[in-house]
Amino acid sequence: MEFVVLGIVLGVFLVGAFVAFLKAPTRRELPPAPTAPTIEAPPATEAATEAPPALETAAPPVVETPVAQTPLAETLVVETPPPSAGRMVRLRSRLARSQGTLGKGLLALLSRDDIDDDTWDEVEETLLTADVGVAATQQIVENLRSQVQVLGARTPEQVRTLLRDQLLVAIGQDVDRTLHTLPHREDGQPERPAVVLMVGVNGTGKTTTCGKLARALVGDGRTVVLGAADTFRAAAADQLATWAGRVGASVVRGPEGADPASVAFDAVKTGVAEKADTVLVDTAGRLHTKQGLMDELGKVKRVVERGGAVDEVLLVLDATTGQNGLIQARVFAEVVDVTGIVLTKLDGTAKGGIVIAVQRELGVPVKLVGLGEGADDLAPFEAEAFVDALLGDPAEAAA
Ligand SMILES: Nc1nc2c(ncn2[C@@H]2O[C@H](COP(=O)(O)OP(=O)(O)OP(=O)(O)O)[C@@H](O)[C@H]2O)c(=O)[nH]1
Ligand SMILES: [Mg+2]
Repeated sequence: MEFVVLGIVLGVFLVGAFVAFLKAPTRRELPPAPTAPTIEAPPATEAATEAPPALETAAPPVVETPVAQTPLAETLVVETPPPSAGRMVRLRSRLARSQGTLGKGLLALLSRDDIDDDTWDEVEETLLTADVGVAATQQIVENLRSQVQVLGARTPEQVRTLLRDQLLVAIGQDVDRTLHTLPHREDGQPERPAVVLMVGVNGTGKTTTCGKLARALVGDGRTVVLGAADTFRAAAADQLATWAGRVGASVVRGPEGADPASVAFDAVKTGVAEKADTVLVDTAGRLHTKQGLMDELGKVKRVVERGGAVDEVLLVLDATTGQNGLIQARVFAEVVDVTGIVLTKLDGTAKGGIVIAVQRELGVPVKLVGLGEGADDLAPFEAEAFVDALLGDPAEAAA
């Protein structure tokens, strides 16, 4: 009986196990429904291949703005420059720094008791070394020789006076050095500003001179418009605009690479509209050997002249370049009628004789001299002050 009960229990267990076995696969076939993925989708692929923001990589758009007048910078403190009168005398010490050798050398030679041929050779050499030029040197030596012969024995004062007179003759004491910067009227036309064109080879000091001259004119109570006709580099117009801003002058500029003639023309137009006294046009530095650039300069002048006469064409020469400056002067004078010379960097190692040589070469007077990098280091040229700087202080010489 016990075996029967045991058999029944075992049977029930086996049946249960079998049923359990049959049911198990059903559960595996029905796994819980997967939950929605929580990982965010990466950015859409189109976004990744989008072009980078245009502002960061693309070149700035070329804005074809017409030549525009830059208004006065309201935030700048406008300076009041000193007037131009008497500047050369004030700046004489600058000249004396490098020019002394010419004057003092000649004084010493001519003060010798016995002036023989060798001494005259030395006089000649001193003048030539100082860039006076061959023709002018011969003339000066000739005049000095006859004067010394007349004088015989000479006191230091007499030597000084003699030399001073001869240098003044060579430089031209009565030459008209007037800088035409006043407005004027032509044939019943309304009054228009004087127009000044600044020309020269690279780096001679054109832009600086425009800026300094604008200051000097403002200091003299005039109103000035500056024209940035150097359109080769944007920086050139910026440089001029900085000068203009300091003295409250207007500046007319065009986009980089614009036609310089049209910028110059517009500057004059603005000057007329503003009833300015003077329009100063800065041009790009150009090699006198490049025909195309020289032709362009000729065009600038012709285009400006359509609106009226150009009153001054100032050739800016770096005085330290000596005889090379004369070659430049000749070519520029052929292309544009130069009316005056600005000799810059006379405060440096320049030799003063270039004043005599360049005037003789062109038959055009030196009207302005640059005597330093400072804003007011530009002076109207005065022959007497110049010669006195060359010869030094007489009291100093006598000591
Ligand atoms: N020592 C001295 N330096 C001067 C004088 N005039 C101008 N300079 C300097 O010469 C350098 C050239 O002057 P700029 O006015 O730029 O010459 P630029 O003729 O306009 O030059 P480009 O436009 O490149 O042809 C500057 O460093 C000026 O400060 C001067 O009289 N004396
Ligand atoms: Mg310049």
